[in-house]
Amino acid sequence: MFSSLADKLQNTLRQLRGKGKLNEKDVDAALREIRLALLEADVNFKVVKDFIGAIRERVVGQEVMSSLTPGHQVVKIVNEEMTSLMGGKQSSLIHSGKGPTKILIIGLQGSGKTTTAVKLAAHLRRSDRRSLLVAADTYRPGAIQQLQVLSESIGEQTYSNSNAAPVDICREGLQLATRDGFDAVIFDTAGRLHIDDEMMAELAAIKKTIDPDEVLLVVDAMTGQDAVNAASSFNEAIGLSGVILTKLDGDSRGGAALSVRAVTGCPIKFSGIGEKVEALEPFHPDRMASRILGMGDVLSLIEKVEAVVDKSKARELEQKLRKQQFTLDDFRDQLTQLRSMGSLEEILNMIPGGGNIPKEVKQMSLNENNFKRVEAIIGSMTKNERQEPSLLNSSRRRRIATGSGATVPDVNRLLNQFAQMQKMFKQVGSPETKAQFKKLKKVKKGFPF
Ligand SMILES: Nc1nc2c(ncn2[C@@H]2O[C@H](COP(=O)(O)OP(=O)(O)OP(=O)(O)O)[C@@H](O)[C@H]2O)c(=O)[nH]1
Ligand SMILES: [Mg+2]
Repeated sequence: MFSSLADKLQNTLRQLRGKGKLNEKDVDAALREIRLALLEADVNFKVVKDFIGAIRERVVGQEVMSSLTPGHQVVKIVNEEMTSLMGGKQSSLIHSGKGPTKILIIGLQGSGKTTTAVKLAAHLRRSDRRSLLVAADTYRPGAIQQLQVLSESIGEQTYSNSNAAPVDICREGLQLATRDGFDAVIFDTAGRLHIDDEMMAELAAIKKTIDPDEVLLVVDAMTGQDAVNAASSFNEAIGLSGVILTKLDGDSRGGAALSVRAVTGCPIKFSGIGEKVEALEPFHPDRMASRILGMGDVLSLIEKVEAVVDKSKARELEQKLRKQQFTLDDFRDQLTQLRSMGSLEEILNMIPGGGNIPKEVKQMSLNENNFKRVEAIIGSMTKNERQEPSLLNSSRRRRIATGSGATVPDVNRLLNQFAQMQKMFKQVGSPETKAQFKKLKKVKKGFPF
């Protein structure tokens, strides 16, 4: 995420931290670098100016320059200012106290509205809230079906009526959601290539008819300042309660994420980080700033793990580890869970200092092909072999390779990895490691510097 911006900022700040004392020249040079990095990331010009101004004002204050660790103080200030630039606190979804929560999804063509509508339903579902998805895009052929198919994939219902006008569809959808006691009703509207009066009039009419709790603008983070300009126009014409940034998993430079809140005053509520329906995260300004500045985002990582790890399975695994019965079946389960958390690179970047791990190592991730090969190899073993890999002599290995379309070295590599993992788990269970963990727990929480 925002790798070029993150690299540049982290470099500049690393240099500052390395200095014992700071003079004004050092600070000026660092601020110049930060300014350039932000402009290159397509952050709005005025936003950059104000941001740098705010940092300078706080840094030249006496306490910082004369402190024992001025470099670290500057990093802390940059982190705080970046957090407040993106809105300070997390802004969560508004829930209606009466009747279904009404969420109107709007945005330009292809920004990710339909996908995001379903992602939101999946998000609400995780806290046991059921949504009705209303298909109000009657313009693009296939739009209604797209919403239906996606909603069905997560087991949620849709409402559509291809003979009615969008405003009427929304009214009918709301009536149905109210009658049937849905917790939320999510309206997926049509996009246009550019902002035009006709679309704005239609959206304004829908808004008036359904009186939504949330009007969420979906913007494609890859489009940088264009996204921010679109957000301003939508906010002026319709009035927004929040923004959802999509495609943060792509190589967006960061401009939209860092400027949209400051320019429009609307909070970023969620970010889309992939095409799958689970790939939506609540947006936390502080965690995002820490991620950009290379301080990791351990909290999001923990939440991710909790979201994908099946609690009862985890307990079962713990038991097995204790009894040292970790098998190839468990190995495959672990890989599946790890894979559903995203790419290895993404995960490592959430660990403090993870940004410093060489790119080649990070990209050695479990890509689709590797994973399929591992699955095929383990799938070609008999149950006994999976429980007891020591049975796997060379003729059995050859049989497995042929059966799974892999090579014998592939099978050997996999068994090696498994053996290493088993060894690692044995260490984790050892008394020495437990003692080390205890010590770690005592270390004060806080900034990693
Ligand atoms: N990588 C990635 N792709 C996304 C994300 N969100 C949406 N997409 C993809 O973007 C494309 C467009 O998404 P849609 O949800 O159809 O966009 P839309 O705004 O409803 O499009 P229209 O209805 O045609 O205006 C699809 O291929 C989605 O899979 C995201 O967060 N990351
Ligand atoms: Mg759509």
